[in-house]
Amino acid sequence: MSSASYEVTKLFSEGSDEVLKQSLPQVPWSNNKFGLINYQGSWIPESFLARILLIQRHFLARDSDLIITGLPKTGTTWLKSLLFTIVNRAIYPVNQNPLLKNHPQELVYNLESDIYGEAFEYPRPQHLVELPSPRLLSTHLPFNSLPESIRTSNCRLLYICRNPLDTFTSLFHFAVSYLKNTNSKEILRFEDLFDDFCSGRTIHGPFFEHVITYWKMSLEHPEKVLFLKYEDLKDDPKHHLKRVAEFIGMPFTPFEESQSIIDQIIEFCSIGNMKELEVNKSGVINKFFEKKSYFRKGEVGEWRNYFTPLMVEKMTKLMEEKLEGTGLTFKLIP
Ligand code: PAP
Repeated sequence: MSSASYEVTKLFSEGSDEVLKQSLPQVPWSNNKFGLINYQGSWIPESFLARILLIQRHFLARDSDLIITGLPKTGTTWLKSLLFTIVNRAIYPVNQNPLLKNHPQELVYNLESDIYGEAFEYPRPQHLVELPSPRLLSTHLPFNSLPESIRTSNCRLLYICRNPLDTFTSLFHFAVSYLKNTNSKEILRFEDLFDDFCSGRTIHGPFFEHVITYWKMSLEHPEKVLFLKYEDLKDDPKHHLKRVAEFIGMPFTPFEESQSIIDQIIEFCSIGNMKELEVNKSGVINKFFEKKSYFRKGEVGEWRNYFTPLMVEKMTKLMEEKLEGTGLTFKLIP
């Protein structure tokens, strides 16, 4: 598709999409007014359907694309900072890193919200066409809902997951902050949201199906999907940064290692550093999302401050049941 012939107006939804929407299963979410609909086995807010259809119909992957995937609140912002810095390390020394002036999401676009979300003012899909390779992108879509060209091209996926208890805790805080920013009167209760989460009713959930599908893909096609865990990145960042660099075909050289480049990247992208950057302290992304809300605690095991023993029991059982036979495990405490 040439940029000249690209017409953004064509991207707006087609009449039949409304019919599709009406036919999808719908549930209320966390006792609140807005509901979730089930599209291709995954729960999404109603408003996401249009943008997902746009992505599926129009997004054309390039073989060189590097796409971060993962459920919300599993560490995608961290991985964006790391990936951007690794890919551009020869162009920008750390003290000139564009992350000093841009939130990670302004450098690694999320397909659903930054490119195909209805809030776009500039014709962003056009912008996507103009981005130089390798394009660094992200999506929360489950594997089965990825557009055909992502699944079948040689583009690479970097999947990040996080233990479900911390993921849920982070999601709850983010949702509360979002409601506050939109002046919503709705009240989110930790317990209600947790029950929904356990039943699979969470954005882009069920959680376990999302994770396990990418996990299996990473085992079957290690050249296509790199599977990372938040807790592993915390424990041994150097080892996992090397995995990332090798996966994208830009391994660290012995010289770079001797210059402590990996350590510098780890330190620069640490939550302590990112949180203190002026650019991440104020302002919003996509109208409502405060930049600072993407950098909260960044810890493993914070869930212990919120979960009741009953909740822990419920989630432990669920993890045993869902992960049995997969070979996948989660570390829950530091
Ligand atoms: P998103 O899906 O909305 O983009 P995402 O970045 O995946 O969110 O997750 C945000 C979580 O990552 C937050 O976790 P918390 O609520 O438990 O604190 C956030 O603090 C954490 N995070 C962001 N940046 C970093 C980082 N540099 N290092 C470690 N954790 C980070």
